[in-house]
Formats: sequence, C-alpha cells, structure tokens
Amino acid sequence: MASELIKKYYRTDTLPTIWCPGCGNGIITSAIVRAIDNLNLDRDKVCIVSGIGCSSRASGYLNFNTLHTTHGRALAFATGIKVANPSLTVIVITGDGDCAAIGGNHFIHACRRNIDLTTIMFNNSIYGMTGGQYSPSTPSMDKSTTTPYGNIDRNFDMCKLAMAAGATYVARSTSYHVQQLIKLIEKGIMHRGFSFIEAITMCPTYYGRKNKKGDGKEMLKWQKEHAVSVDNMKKFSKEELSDKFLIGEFLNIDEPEFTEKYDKMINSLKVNSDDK
Ligand SMILES: Cc1ncc(C[n+]2csc(CCOP(=O)(O)OP(=O)(O)O)c2C)c(N)n1
Ligand code: SF4
Repeated sequence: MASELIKKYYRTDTLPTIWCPGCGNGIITSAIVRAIDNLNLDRDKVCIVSGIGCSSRASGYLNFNTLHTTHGRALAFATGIKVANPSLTVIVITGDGDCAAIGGNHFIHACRRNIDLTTIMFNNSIYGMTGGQYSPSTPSMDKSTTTPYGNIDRNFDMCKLAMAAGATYVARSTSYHVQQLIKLIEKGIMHRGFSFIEAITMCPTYYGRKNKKGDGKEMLKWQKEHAVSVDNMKKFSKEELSDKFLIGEFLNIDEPEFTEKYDKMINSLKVNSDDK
C-alpha cells in the first residue's frame, strides 16, 4: 500500500502487524482503507468496530474512531454506536468464526433490522487466532485441528444467510480480486441499510497447512481459479460450478433503514406530546 495512505490511515506505531507471512488480512484491511479513501470520507466520522480474532485485530492498526470489542459482539456494539449517532459511517470487521458462530445471532438480527452498518467478514475458513479449530465456514470434509479426519458438518453460505435474514446489500469477493473488493466495499458503505461483504481470504498457517493448500501465493492462485463472477455463472454447467464459488454483487435493494424509522417514530411522538 502506498506509504501516504499508510501514514494517513494507519496507527504506524502499532506496525508491523501480528499477522503471519502470507496471511490475507493485510490485503483486506488495505481494501477497506482504499474504499474509505476513494469515497473521501471524513476520518472523524468513520467508526470501525471489530470482534476478536486475527482479522479483528485490524481495528487496532487503523487510525479512525475504533472499538475492539468482545468475541462475536461487534455488531451489538456497532448497533449501539449507530443508534446513538446515526451520522457516523460505522464499519464492522469480523472473522467467519466471530460473525457466523458466536456472533451468529447478532448477525441475523442486524440483517433483519436493516440498520445502516457495513460488515466485512474476513472468511479464512478457520479460527485463526485460537489455533485452527473448524468454523461454520470450514468446507465440508476439510481438516482443522478439531476435525483431523475431516469436517462432517455442512458449511454456511453467509451471503445466502444475510439475504434470507433481511440484509439489503450483499456481495462477495476475495483477496485476489482486490480491485473488485474495493468497489464492493465502497458500494456497501454508500448503501443505506445493512451491507454485508464477504471477503474470502487465506490463513496459510492453519487452514492452508492442514489442507495442503500451499503458501499464501498458492492460496491466492486457488482463489483466482475457483471464483466465478455472478454475472458469468450462466456460462457454466452445474458440474463445472460444483467446485467453484460465486463472487460479485448478489443483492442491492432499498428498504426502510432502522435509524431513520426510529427517528421518525421519535419525531411523531414529540409532535403528539406537543399537541396535548
Ligand atoms: C466468549 C469467547 N469465546 C471464545 C474466545 C476465544 N476466541 C478468540 S478469537 C476466536 C476465534 C476467531 O476466529 P475467527 O473469528 O474466524 O477469526 P480469525 O482469527 O480466523 O481471523 C476464539 C474462539 C473468546 N475470546 N471469547
Ligand atoms: S493464524 Fe492465520 S489468520 Fe491468523 S495471522 Fe496467521 S495466517 Fe493470518
């Protein structure tokens, strides 16, 4: 990342990061920073909230209003911040374990409320920080420290869950397709309502090693070769798509937003009490 952007947006005294060589977290974090810079947002009006995990450490490296919260609770804290000050742009950084496992309940209700938050879920298919346990997004039959013979659970598609739960902007990209990822994050931030962007990334230390996926570079190559744009999916047969995943924008609709509805209700109650 260009050094001016690092100086402008990172807490340089906290660098270098704790992330392993080949980890994708730095790429996703810099995509978020580039999206914020491209949108020319006032840094003081941006608040970044994260849970706990390797990915959630990103908030500590970024020089905005930031909150590093408890595991799985980033959306609960972010909801409180947004309701208290709807003028803020609130961005949530979460891992697949943080968002889909312990935080799953907060996730579905934030989607349902359609509150104006932008959630970026770093999906490395594993619990990185605590030593490579399987997560709800570990693909079926893949290995982890707690599924040494293969994961017999089916994995969650968090984009489908977000759409079913009521999110109004849903997209997916990868650390390989970084230009696309930046654009999707920009659109998610500009969208008025709950935006969910899944960023497929790599943990060579646990997921990569356990599943013989190679180093960070090999894992990036895997992303390149297995991602299919949602706009092109019709060109592929069901068999061809069976080992692929879709990237792009899946949903972008307008629905009433929670803090606006809340504001309207407060105003209508104020008018009614003045009438008395
Ligand atoms: C209530 C609670 N339970 C468990 C933990 C332990 N813990 C910390 S990070 C983590 C998993 C993080 O995985 P993920 O969200 O996928 O992020 P990653 O490290 O892979 O980026 C767990 C289980 C905790 N800190 N708090
Ligand atoms: S353990 Fe995995 S997710 Fe955590 S920093 Fe290392 S490579 Fe990244």
